[in-house]
Amino acid sequence: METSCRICSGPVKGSVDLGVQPRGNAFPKPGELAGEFFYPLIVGMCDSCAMVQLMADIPQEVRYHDQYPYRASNSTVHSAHFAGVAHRLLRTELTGRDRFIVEIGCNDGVMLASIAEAGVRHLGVEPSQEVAELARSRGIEVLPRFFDEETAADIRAGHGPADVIFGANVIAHISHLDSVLKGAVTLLGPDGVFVFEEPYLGAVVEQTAFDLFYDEHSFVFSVSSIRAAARLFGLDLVDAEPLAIHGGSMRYTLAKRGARRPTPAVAELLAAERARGLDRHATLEELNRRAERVRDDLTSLLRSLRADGKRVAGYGAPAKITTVTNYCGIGADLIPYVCDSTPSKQNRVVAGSHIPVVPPSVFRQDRPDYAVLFAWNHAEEIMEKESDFTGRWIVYIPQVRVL
Ligand code: JHZ
Repeated sequence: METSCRICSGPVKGSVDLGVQPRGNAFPKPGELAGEFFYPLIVGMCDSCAMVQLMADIPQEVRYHDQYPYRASNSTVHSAHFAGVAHRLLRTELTGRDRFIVEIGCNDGVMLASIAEAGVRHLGVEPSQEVAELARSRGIEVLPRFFDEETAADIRAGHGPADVIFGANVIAHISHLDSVLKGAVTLLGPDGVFVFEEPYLGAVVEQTAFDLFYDEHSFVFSVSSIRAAARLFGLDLVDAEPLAIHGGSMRYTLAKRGARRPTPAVAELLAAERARGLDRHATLEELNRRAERVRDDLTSLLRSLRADGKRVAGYGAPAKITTVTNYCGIGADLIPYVCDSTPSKQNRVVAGSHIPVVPPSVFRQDRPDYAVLFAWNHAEEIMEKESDFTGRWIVYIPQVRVL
């Protein structure tokens, strides 16, 4: 299978095949399973710019609707991380008079709340209504739109140039990334920066984190693919910083061409990526083989536990659970329920695999023998919270293990 690159139009060859999948964050109600949306989840890399991307294109209105269930504040670690991001921006890029920051996909305001508290001019751009309302209730100004060239021009006309454009776990979601980059050039002031953090290809490959591929992640970025994309649209990659969040992310800083000198980290990370083969198809093909191994090991473990009469539950219903359960063919026969603390996911089911999502109180009462940790990137926080759990944890990233 081959398509053309969304960024540079180069040839993209599919290397990772995760089968037919529904939307990661669909979480349908049990009575509304007819007509679920499915698409082929195949991931490829562009021959020219090495951008890793989904071969299928799912309309953004289907993915980010008014009831989009993800709440960025739903982890104390994540809330602390984003308050830290805000305070760092306040100390570095947002000092001086009348500074202005725009956040693309501000979700429930987890980052902008600290900016609003500091009295700095800001605007959250958020098309999903329920999360936008949560942000507004925290005193944040929200524009209910998708970010693109046109939105950027309208914001500049209404508010003036931005000192910072920020995005977290959203820029890699936007299939019209070309229009976002053009919009950034339009909206930024001469010394403004476009800062975004997203799951990192290097971490996905290293940890066999194939479940980070789902409909929302139109791209999985690397330093080299972001540098190439930035260049095409008149921007420079001036900094890159590895982060632990979401199992391994990268924070990228872009500036207008020639405005800032790149930090040494950029060249160092580019060299490391070349050495690790992050720009080669063979690396994705190898990831595909390791994903197959995880699938086979996880399904045979769950089948043997069922045969032994053990009770197994799931813990956490991140978007990732949709990929892994549908890829492995794991349904409620192997995992009767999964608990999650997000009210908007409870009393719904995982799309495709139809595993019911229940509140954590059910897990605590039920005391299963084993729990599959689907929210593996929150392992520390969850295991601490569930220190009374007497069963055993099953993890499947980077390989299947019973802890
Ligand atoms: P979590 C998100 O994906 C959303 P997801 C998004 N698509 C994105 O791009 C990526 O991040 C990078 C629950 N939980 O953070 C809450 C508990 O139940 O891994 C969440 O539903 N108890 C924008 O969905 C889920 O786990 C807890 O104690 O993969 C974690 O989802 C904790 C800490 C979490 O994101």
